[in-house]
Amino acid sequence: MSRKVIITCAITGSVHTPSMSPHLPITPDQIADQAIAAANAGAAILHLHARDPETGFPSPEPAVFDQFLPRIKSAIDAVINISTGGGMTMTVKDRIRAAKQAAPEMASLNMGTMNFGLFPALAGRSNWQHDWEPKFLEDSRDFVFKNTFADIETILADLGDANGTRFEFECYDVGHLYTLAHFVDRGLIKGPIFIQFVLGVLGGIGADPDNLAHLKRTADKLFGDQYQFSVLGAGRHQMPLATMSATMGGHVRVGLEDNLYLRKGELAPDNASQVRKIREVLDGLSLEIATPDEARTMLGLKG
Ligand code: KMH
Ligand code: ZN
Repeated sequence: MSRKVIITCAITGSVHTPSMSPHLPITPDQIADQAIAAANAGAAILHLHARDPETGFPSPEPAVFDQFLPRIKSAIDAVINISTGGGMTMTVKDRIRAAKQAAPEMASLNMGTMNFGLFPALAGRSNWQHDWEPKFLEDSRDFVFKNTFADIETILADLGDANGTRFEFECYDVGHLYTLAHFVDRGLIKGPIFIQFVLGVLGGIGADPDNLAHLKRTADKLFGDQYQFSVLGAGRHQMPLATMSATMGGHVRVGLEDNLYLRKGELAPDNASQVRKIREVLDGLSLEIATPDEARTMLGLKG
């Protein structure tokens, strides 16, 4: 089979706030509608967070996930990937409740504790619709995105071993690859390993081609042919870095979790528009996209 590119679409996340775009999906129906449209546009994997339907504040509640997961699953066949990164104000225990309960084919697993600079995306705005938004911006200077070795072990055991969930290993810096290798050496992680290189989050590695090349070189050294990679570029770096990933043999991640825009100054009307845009790029490179079943085979998912 010739190489195929897996498109992941991250539908809403927990970084952007409702005032930043009227198109950011908030309610369970909005999340389901946009997820289904993104899958119909070509996304094989849907990376999902939940939000409080009234306020848009990131929610860890399995009951909220339950309001959109069944709709998505009955409408399309995409791989469901539930975030264990949750939101910056949640405890790790809270962050994994939904994935523990839903036992999805895939969940995210963040490979290190770090600062996570939300404020570059949020700063300079004043048209807030909700009281929590300016507070979130202020508080974000002190957020710690906690992903200790113990947290990683817990997630591997509670979701991986117990439920057969496999992971999107989110690596925001080179050191995270060495942490991943440590768990592989201990036999707690087995291939095929799916790494999401995350570039452009303040606190992690910067979004430039040299850095992506170095991440890939390091992963090649550590994991050989036991891994596949995808790339997530934050904000305006989304499409250029996804394009670079595709040309380097990798997969791509798009979606409003990572970037609210379609091009400079133009908000994306929905997630599907970003999926269509990266599809055009892939088509221009004569690269085919993977179906959900092809992604399952490539990544060894339980199906
Ligand atoms: N928002 C992304 C930069 C997670 O959900 O586990 C990181 C993310 C984390 O997707
Ligand atoms: Zn996420």
